[in-house]
Amino acid sequence: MTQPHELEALAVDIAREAGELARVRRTQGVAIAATKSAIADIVTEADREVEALIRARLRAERPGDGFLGEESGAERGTTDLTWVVDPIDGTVNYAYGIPAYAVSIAVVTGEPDPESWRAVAAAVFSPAAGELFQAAANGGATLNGDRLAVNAEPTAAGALLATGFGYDPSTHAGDLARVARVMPLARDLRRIGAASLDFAYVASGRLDGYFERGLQPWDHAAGALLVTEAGGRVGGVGSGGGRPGRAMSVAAGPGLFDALLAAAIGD
Ligand code: LIP
Repeated sequence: MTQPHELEALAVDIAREAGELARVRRTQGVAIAATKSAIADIVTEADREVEALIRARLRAERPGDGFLGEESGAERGTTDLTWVVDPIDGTVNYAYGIPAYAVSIAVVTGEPDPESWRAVAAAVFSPAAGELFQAAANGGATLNGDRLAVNAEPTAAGALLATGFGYDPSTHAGDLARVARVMPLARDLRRIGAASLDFAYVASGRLDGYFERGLQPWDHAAGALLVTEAGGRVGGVGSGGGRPGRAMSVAAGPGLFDALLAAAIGD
């Protein structure tokens, strides 16, 4: 049975190689390959090339494992492991040249369903910042080797929060109403544009909390493990705080989580 720290090491190695490819392609100029769920939901040639590199590495080194990727879809495996991959999270930032994008790689056990899987290891690599966030189940989370810890609770000034907005303009009114409900908890709000980095910044104490509706499994799979291994909580809609998912994803330290979740889902 492959141990979490071994899977973490592989995720890190692949994330570094994939991130370097993304960084180089960015310097060479980015071509939009297609749009997906909405005209604003773009995919670049680099997204596709980076995910192909990740899949090739995993086929070679983890034959039989399952795969769930943003650009090339799902493939059931014959082992109990599934790799959940966003090759370039923050694609719009990447296309515009904003240096806030990341390769997000998680490996999970159980059914490849975010409602039930258990994350085993994760790597989130921000090539533009040279920052590699990583975690293994029950092994803690680190940034470039330094141990991470969430902010247990916000300061008296209020919480520094992050959120995001979907690609579908018809969802923006609801998203803005959610911001209005949450703002009484906040000192200020950030919109970074890459969910995996939002989660990583909560894990590292750069943010007190993060909330967003509409995330895909590959947006939150790795970042959620970073947060829980750094002493934070993640959740969404459902009993007991639920799990991150399309309806809602929330991440925060223990002193903020319940209030942020209630405001974000409108309880
Ligand atoms: C993005 C997320 C971001 C969200 C965007 C988009 P992508 O993922 O990281 O938090 O606000 O709408 O879903 O599309 O760049 O992989």
